[in-house]
Amino acid sequence: MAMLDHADTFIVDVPTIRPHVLAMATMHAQTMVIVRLVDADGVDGVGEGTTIGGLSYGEESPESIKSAIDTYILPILRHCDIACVAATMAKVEKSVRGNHFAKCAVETALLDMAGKRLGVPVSELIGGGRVRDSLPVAWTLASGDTARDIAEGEEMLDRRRHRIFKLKIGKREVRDDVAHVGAICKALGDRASVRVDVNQNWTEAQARIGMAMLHDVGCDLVEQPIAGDAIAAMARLSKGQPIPLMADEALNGPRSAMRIASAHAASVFALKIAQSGGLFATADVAAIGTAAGIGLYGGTMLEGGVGTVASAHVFATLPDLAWGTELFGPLLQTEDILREPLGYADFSLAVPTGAGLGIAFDEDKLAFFRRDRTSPILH
Ligand code: MUC
Ligand code: MG
Repeated sequence: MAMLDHADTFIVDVPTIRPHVLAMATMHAQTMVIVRLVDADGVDGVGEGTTIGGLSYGEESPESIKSAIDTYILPILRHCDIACVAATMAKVEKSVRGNHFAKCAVETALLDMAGKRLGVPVSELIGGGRVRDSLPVAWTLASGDTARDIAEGEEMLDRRRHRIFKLKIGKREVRDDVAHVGAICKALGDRASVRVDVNQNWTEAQARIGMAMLHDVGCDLVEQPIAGDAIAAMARLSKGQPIPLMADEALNGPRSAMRIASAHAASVFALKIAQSGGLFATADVAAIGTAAGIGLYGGTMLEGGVGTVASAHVFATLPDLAWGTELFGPLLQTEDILREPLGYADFSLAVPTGAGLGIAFDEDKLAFFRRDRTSPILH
């Protein structure tokens, strides 16, 4: 039995190492909502709710995530035995619709506490438990400049940090985007897998042409080329195009996974803990994908250390992760808010082995980057 003693929810803004150019926004900083829970025995747990570009990616903003947690979720937790994570989240589900990012942050913190109490990593509390200790990690080339992207890709290969590259396209004319992808495929050759993410920015007609052209220049995968709710059109593209289509924005938890699988609308799922509504829900999405013969990829919302590690614990429970992961979020930030930075080596991320999430904050950095204390520079 564990009762909530106190909670702290705050927004943290950390600059990015370079502008990150996506179809719907250019990021110069990443904004993370951190929730910290402490129970009556003094056991604490942390969670993260992070989106991209304010409200330009999804329906929750950092401010709405914080408000949903403080106003609606924490009061429910005060009447729960928070040692029972699934039962607590089921209670939250009854009173709070949607708000997947906020729920994910809270569920992460509860699982961190539960793992610490039981002396096991969070990965042992998900599905059948951990089956792998490291995860292949992609990097996104999104400087907005082809030559700079090629140089960055070469550097990542030299450092043996990444050999899977995701290119963010969809902002320019289809032909210009394909030329950009083709130049990178040509430069990196068979030393790397090159994939693209259109972030819903094409029409079906553009996607039909774009996907065929991308296949011809050596691209391996196209992520969310058209609107995420255009399931029938995604199915037409999946059937008609030689290049695999990965669902990202279309996936918002197990029911959407079931709809996409039944419609044959994607051949790969980008699993995201926040979009799915939490770690348990992500495992359910993965199970639906696997049962339907859909390949799995460990996605990111470019979270910092907490959300990245929470995702890693879920992905470490998946026996089939054919497309690897993109858990590089902390590497895009100028400063790591964790005391021990995550272990990136040999094209992989090491999944922490300590109890709970297995991480701790650098409290000084956290205090510096907290929006409500000392970091007015970015807003
Ligand atoms: C997305 O849409 O997948 C993941 C990697 C990256 O660069 O942006 C994200 C979001
Ligand atoms: Mg995406």
